[in-house]
Amino acid sequence: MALFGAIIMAILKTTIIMILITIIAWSSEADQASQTVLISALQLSLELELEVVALVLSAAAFFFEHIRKIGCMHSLERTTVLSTFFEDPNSLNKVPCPSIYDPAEKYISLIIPAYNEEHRLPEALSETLNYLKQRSAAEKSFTYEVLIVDDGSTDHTSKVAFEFVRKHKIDNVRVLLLGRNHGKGEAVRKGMLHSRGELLLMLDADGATKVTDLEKLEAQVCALAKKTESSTATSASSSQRLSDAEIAVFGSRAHLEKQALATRKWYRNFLMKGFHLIVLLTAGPGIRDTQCGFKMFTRAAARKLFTNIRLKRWCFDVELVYLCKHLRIPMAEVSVNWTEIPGSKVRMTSILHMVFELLLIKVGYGLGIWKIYS
Ligand SMILES: Nc1nc2c(ncn2[C@@H]2O[C@H](COP(=O)(O)OP(=O)(O)O)[C@@H](O)[C@H]2O)c(=O)[nH]1
Ligand SMILES: [Mg+2]
Repeated sequence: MALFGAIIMAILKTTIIMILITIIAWSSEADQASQTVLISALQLSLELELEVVALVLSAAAFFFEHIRKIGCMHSLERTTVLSTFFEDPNSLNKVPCPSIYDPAEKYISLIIPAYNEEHRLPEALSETLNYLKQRSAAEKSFTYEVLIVDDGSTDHTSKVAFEFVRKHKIDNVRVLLLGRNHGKGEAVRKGMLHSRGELLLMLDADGATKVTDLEKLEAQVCALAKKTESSTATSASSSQRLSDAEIAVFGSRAHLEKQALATRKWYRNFLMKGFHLIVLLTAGPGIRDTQCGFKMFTRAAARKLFTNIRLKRWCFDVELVYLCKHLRIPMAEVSVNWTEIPGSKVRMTSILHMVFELLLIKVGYGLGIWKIYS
């Protein structure tokens, strides 16, 4: 609205100035030739301004249409029945996809978005599965599944992933193929909506954070669950399942920031600070590192967050913070280890896309085009 107001005011002001200048030009003693030149120059500048206005209006229309489309598409998807299958390379059967609305069948689900990760995935996944196997052997109640979400990798990511399914069985490792590339956010969303855990952990395919750090997040989730349970419990309902508590715990690299600032190039630090500022303006304070690829949700929290979320690429994490605040889902930030693994998919153009996505959050939710369903 403010944009349209500003444009209309600009047109009005220009027109008034033009009329005034024309009157002055006619009434002055200037000769005919200079009056003609003056008027043609004014006409040209008016045409140029009108073209700029048309361009701005078309860009705004495109932007709003884009926001509207994202909003509609997701609300449609929310109401359709999920009918995807997992391929089992051992039995060649199709395994029906579970839904986040079903009760939990496992203690924990690990969701790994993977795009062109044939080189980085194998080592990280082996390490992850070793940990999970050892822990489940030691603790009877510790059941797990790993969900790799590949959205149209052009390398052998899916082949590598299916080898793990073959080895560890479809009940423990699953691959979700989305066909074409949508972005990390969308891959995580789909993985969350089709997982079976009480706790759902998203983690990167490059093993930047050691899988054992999930215990830190898990401890924080349990502590928060206890806290919310004791503050809300009546004597009759004191044994709430972990999956029913609504909690989000964000892995964080904020404690490594000083060291990162000292070792990175100045322009990368400048970009990072700028990004932090825009994130702060978009989602507000609370979480210092929104972008860490290591986050844990209880099933109930994931159900609310990932049926609402709209951004598909890099800034979906910021939207998660925004949604947690608006859905009153308790959040916490927990320091985790982080190793910068070569082969990042983030490009300079991704930064522009990130700013665009942050603008979408601000406008989409700010103007009420995107609704939040609880
Ligand atoms: N499925 C899917 N995963 C993606 C996409 N883009 C990035 N990822 C995954 O997101 C994770 C983090 O990516 P990375 O390039 O390491 O980001 P960085 O650590 O922030 O530099 C990795 O598991 C990537 O495979 C995508 O378009 N689709
Ligand atoms: Mg990485």
